[in-house]
Amino acid sequence: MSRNLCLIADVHGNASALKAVLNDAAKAGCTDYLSVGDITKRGPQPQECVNLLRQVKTKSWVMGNHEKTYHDMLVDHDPHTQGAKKIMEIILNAYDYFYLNDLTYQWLANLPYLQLCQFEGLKIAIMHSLPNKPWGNETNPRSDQENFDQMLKKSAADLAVYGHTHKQLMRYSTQDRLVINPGSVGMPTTSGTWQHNNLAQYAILRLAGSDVLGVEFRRVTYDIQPEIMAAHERNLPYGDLYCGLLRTGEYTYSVEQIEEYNQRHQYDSITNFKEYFAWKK
Ligand SMILES: [Mn+2]
Repeated sequence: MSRNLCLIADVHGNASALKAVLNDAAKAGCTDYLSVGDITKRGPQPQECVNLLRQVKTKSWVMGNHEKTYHDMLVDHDPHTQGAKKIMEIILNAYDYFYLNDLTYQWLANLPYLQLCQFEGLKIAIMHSLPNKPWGNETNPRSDQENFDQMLKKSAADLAVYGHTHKQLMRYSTQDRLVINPGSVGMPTTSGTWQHNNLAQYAILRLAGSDVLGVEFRRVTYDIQPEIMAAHERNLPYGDLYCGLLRTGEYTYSVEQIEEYNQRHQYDSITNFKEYFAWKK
């Protein structure tokens, strides 16, 4: 039986980009949808993104580093990040806490790091970065081979799908197993030159039985204006950075840019998750 798997990573609360991707995927004959983490955070419409993925009966839901900060804050009242970024995580988590329904927030905060999906005889390991660690820099496109080997080391899976780096990629593990990154739906960024754009990225894995017929990396145009409107209407924190990224396709969340934003909005004094949430809800 042929199946076309739609691989979706790093939506980051951008429902406009996700809608465009799901439309494109339906036209391209996708039959199954797999989420690779970081569905929410930074964009204005977290609940809408979860709803859209539920509508297409998404089969894998793994935790990204952003959903991990929900977990950390529920457990320790601390997002486990440092400096200016810590303040941003607290504020953006409070925003998401407000716009997500309670059950969804709890559910996202408790997703597994790793999920195994099987289609006929083909086993796919799905993770955000590494099987035991949905954060960090180990899986950047130019990282050491051993980091990619770790994805499948203790696994019976035939191939791995991961996200996190916002870079579309296909390579091999040392055991000749495929590793695929579909790129980012909601926040594709690059410091390169030829690909300065904000097209929503995803990938399709085409299967016939247990055979991989093809891997397609796709980039979809969409109208960013409704997304910018949603950010303004909801008074999205760090909205300047978010809208700037959508307009240019350049990364706008450097520590310097976040520090500057925090100072400008006098966010520096917010360090307590509990207090901030009590105020929000
Ligand atoms: Mn991530």
